Amino acid sequence: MKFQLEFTDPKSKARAGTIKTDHGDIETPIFMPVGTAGSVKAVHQRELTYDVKAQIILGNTYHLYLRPGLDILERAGGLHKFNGWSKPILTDSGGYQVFSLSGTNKITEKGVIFKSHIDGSKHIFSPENVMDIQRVIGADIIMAFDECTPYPCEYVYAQNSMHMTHRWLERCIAQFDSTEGKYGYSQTLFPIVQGSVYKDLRVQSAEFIASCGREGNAIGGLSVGEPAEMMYEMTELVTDILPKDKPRYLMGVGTPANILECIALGVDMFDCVMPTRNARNGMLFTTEGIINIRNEKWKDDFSAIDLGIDSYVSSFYSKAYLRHLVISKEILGAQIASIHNLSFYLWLVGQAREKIKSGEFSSWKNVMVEKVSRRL
Ligand code: PRF
Repeated sequence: MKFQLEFTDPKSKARAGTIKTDHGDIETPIFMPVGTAGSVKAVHQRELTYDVKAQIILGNTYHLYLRPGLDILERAGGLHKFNGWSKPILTDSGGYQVFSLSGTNKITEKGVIFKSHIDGSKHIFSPENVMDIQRVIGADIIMAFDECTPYPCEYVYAQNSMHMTHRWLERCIAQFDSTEGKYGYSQTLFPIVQGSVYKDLRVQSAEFIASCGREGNAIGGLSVGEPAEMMYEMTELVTDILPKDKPRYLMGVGTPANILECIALGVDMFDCVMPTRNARNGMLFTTEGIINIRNEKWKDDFSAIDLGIDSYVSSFYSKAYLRHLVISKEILGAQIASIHNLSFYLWLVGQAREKIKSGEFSSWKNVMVEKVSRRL
């Protein structure tokens, strides 16, 4: 993997660049649709490519390891071959899902013992086996095994947890660097900054992660319930320390406004379930603001979902029709809403990139944050 930094905004810390992988280039800033179990819920790979214009998708180690399991993934030739997505893939390590989804889990220095949310069976994730599992899944970018602390979190817990995440990282790096990809293309490992909402811990963690010298770096433990201002403050503290010539990935963020604000703070990569999960509940993100399509007011609005973006479903289908589908729990409603929301997110980061290139990012960002946060 290689990262070329191409433009920096004169009035903020925003940057535009290109990440080069063996499965193709990713133009940053970028949003990565979440495909937890090897599928972006309700969206075909063909739609992801041609309608959404996704450049990279995310998969989850936790889910893929439990189902379909490593034997099937390896026999398929890795996740790209299994699901037919031939562009880049990033996998999260399970360091988040294991805490948020699995049953009783026990955290020890060795790793985490957890119970499958599918059948209750007992498993262990360690820094070593999580590297091996992500080798088998075959993502282009794999994530270190970390503990994402909850919010709020006592200082001493956050401090001990951060140190354990750092020790786990050293074991991840040793395991990753002593193994090879299974399918003939290269993989890269991103470490993750933790430290909850404590400035000194965030600084310490960012310095440690920067010293590891990997090809890209991530910021975890944010967007877990803390106020947005706190998330921005921690993000800026960390981006000021992480190397400028490596991509920075803010995990699990966020709303369209969060993404614009964090691009301005120097973040290059984002992922979030919000555009797909909220789509299935009828929440649409548009260039004019946020719509709850279930609302009575849209029942006879025959105008297009959103003419502001270049996406087939957004201009072809009306709000009234989409409302009918969502209210009737028609599968097509989830499909159209998901494709629209993802198209909007990819449009937004694409626009941000153009504005960074033309030197207009800062003023554009302030107008857009206000526009995309409005409730219609
Ligand atoms: N760690 C990992 N994955 C994550 C997070 C984290 O801290 C977050 C935090 N928002 C989302 N996904 N491994």
